[in-house]
Amino acid sequence: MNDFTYETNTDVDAIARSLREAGRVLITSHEKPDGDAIGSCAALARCLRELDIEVEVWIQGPVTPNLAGLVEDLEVRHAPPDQPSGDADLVVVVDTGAWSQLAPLEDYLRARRDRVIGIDHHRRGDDVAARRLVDPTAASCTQVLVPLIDALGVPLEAGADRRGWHSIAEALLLGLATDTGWFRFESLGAEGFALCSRLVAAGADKNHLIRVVEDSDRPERILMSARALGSIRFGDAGRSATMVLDESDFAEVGARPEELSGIVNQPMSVGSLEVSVLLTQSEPGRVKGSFRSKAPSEPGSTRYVDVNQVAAGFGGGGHIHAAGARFEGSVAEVRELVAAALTRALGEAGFEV
Ligand SMILES: [Mn+2]
Repeated sequence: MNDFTYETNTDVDAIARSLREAGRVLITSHEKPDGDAIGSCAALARCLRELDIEVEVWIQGPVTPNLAGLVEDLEVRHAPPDQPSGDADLVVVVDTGAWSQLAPLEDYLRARRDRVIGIDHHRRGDDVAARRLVDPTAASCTQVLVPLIDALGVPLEAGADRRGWHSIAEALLLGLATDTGWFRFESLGAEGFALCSRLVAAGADKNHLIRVVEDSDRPERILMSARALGSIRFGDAGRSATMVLDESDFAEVGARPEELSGIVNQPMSVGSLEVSVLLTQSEPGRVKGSFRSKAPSEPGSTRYVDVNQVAAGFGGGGHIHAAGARFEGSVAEVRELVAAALTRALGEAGFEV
């Protein structure tokens, strides 16, 4: 797009006013929702329901088994073939602004673009929403939602369900925890930690979230992790790692593509490593790449790999230290292309390669 810039073009109070006046709101997020997408949908839905606003949450599946329990009351839908039932006064898209992640609802969203509000923390996005709150300095989309929920006057303690643990605060903590690798990534600064404190004080149960979200894998996941680590190839003097999983791995283990999250981070425990890539092929000719890089060890240093840039070279994107891209071809072919790109990126970042 010519001179489109993906940035905030309104303010929190204006969005809060519009939401308060709405009778019916549809909330959706990116396909294959992660903890932040689910947490953002859940937090905003619970907030609006507290204000007696009718809410429909449109979760674009598949949802990973560990998150599925958290969305039980969120009316999981799948488009196509389904489409949102009635019309909504406003549509809120959280944790993405990219058409590539909203494909099943693209026609629906384009037909009512003037009523679409985008709330996001990604650096890149498209002209999906007429009004946007975008804060790329926020560690999670749930962090961007907090000032809005405050402006709506709903306490973060609210929104508990019958089981007593789905408070707005807990949904917000889910996004913040999962998008920061449980409070490790560079993206989590003083503001994010202060927010953690506020959320825990408001009743978010960290231990419960860890149990449900982290310590809840199926055996198939760790078997896939073993295969990914078995495939690892270190390059660039131990600074880069690539791992591959192909269709036979999925078939033999019986794993689902959506239960691989986090495996790409495992090589990061190697001291020399700067950048890690996991390539997965769960269907013929289509490869998904997950890119991760370490933050520089010295504040302000430029010695790090911007994987958002690397992924952008393949038509993907994301964040500086976490990004993704899709490829056509075999994992072996894609691995060669990616390895060469990693060597270039390490060189540009000032590493000897
Ligand atoms: Mn996010």
